[in-house]
Amino acid sequence: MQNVICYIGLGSNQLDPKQQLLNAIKAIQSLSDSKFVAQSSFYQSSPLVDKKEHSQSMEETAADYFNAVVKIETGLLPFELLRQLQQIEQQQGRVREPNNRWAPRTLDLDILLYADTVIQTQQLIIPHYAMRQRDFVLKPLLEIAPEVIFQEGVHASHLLQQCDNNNLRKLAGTPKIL
Ligand code: A4P
Ligand code: MG
Repeated sequence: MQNVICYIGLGSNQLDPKQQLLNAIKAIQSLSDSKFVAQSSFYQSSPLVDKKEHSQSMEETAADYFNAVVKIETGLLPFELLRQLQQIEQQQGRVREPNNRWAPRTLDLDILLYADTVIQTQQLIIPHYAMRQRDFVLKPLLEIAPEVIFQEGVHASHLLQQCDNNNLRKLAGTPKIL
């Protein structure tokens, strides 16, 4: 198995988000051909909603998200990794609403980085298309990957300074499942 370093973003804002993240981490630890390396703290933030689709009131009433990032070493190829992560989402009751972008979800697993691989297909975009603009991704990522630099030579900490503020706060006492 040729191992590749990969970062996965976790998000949940439904049905006990903290427990959803803990369950997802356990499931990621059981991925085939993979080794679990590190886990960030858990972070809470206001929901980023699609302003084109949701009214202001939706933004105000939708539940806060819990987010985290984990690092794995994997021999799974990107599309196989995506398939297995989507299986974990399904196991945790993820319901996709085709006409409701960014609807509340029990669990969202995004492949953020897969070594320095760049993929631009309809099914899979790596690096994740929006990670550079999101504090709830970059902050936990930097915790476990302080030196991470994007293809274009930009450091993640530099991007973090330019992100919109989603009222991000780190949760004290995040349990580590190692
Ligand atoms: N896909 C493409 N690239 C990837 C990738 N790198 N990793 C495709 C995972 N999937 C990828 O995703 C839609 C399709 O994206 C998948 O079928 C896969 O083939 P989805 O999980 O079904 O839908 P989604 O997550 O609603 O769509 P999207 O646009 O990926 O949303 P995001 O970017 O995941 O954002 N606010 C806070 N505070 N915290 C959050 O975590 N998350 C979202 C969702 C909105 N607001 C949030 C948060
Ligand atoms: Mg997603």
